[in-house]
Amino acid sequence: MGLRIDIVTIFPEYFESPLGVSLIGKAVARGDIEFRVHDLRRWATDVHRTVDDVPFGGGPGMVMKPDVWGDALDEVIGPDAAGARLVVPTPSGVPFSQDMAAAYAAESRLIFACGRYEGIDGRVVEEMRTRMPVDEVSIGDYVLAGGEVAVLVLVEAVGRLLPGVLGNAYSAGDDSFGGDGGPAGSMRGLLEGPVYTRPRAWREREVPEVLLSGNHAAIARWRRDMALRRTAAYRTDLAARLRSLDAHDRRVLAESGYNAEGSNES
Ligand code: JB8
Repeated sequence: MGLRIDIVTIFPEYFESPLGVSLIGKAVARGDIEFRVHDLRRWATDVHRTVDDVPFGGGPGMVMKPDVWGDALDEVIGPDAAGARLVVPTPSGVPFSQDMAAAYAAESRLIFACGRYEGIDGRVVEEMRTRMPVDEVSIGDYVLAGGEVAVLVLVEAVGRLLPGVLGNAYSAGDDSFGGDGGPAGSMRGLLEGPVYTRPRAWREREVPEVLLSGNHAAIARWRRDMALRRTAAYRTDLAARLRSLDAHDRRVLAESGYNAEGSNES
């Protein structure tokens, strides 16, 4: 029971506050997650605690040494790699998704390897793949200075899906939410539209009347329309993948400037 997460990094202090507060901090306090953060330099062998070296083949920057990473992962993994998955954030990885977050939340042991500089010597992932599942994952098409922030993103996405986490609609058995804790049913595959709370009027702006109507079918229709409009405007890639659109849906998308060829007027 529970998820054990090891993190190997040259900046262990980076993780102190984020893992101690909010949803993740409470999951730790309850024993639903256990974190062990390891300083990679512990496995450096020279007096300077060196973890990087010049790249073979030339080019800018430095590459993290395979011997240091190998020794670190050997010890962190321990004698039994069974049931453990190694996750290596990199901009060259497979795009992280809500489905992967749900799969990770069902695991018993995750090991995160935080690279810096130009990344970790490629033989480390090769070698570790002979022993356990290894995922090289990207959190988006931009480049960070290292894997630490990406690991925090992954941990938060996974942590909020763990059974027992407050506000986890999935564990609460709410049928109107998918296993990903996000929109499901009539909203699956769509970006959610805007949400509102009190006061009903703020700076001359009224909350949309339909939300006060008590007409649940009309509210659901309005929310779907807003979701379709936002998806058409922001995410033509998602709009192109939508299935089971009726005539009304298609009209809302078209009025939002979306056309099925994937371009977006307006
Ligand atoms: C060095 O953008 B990223 C990312 C960037 C990195 C490393 C790992 C991840 C290591 N730069 O997610």
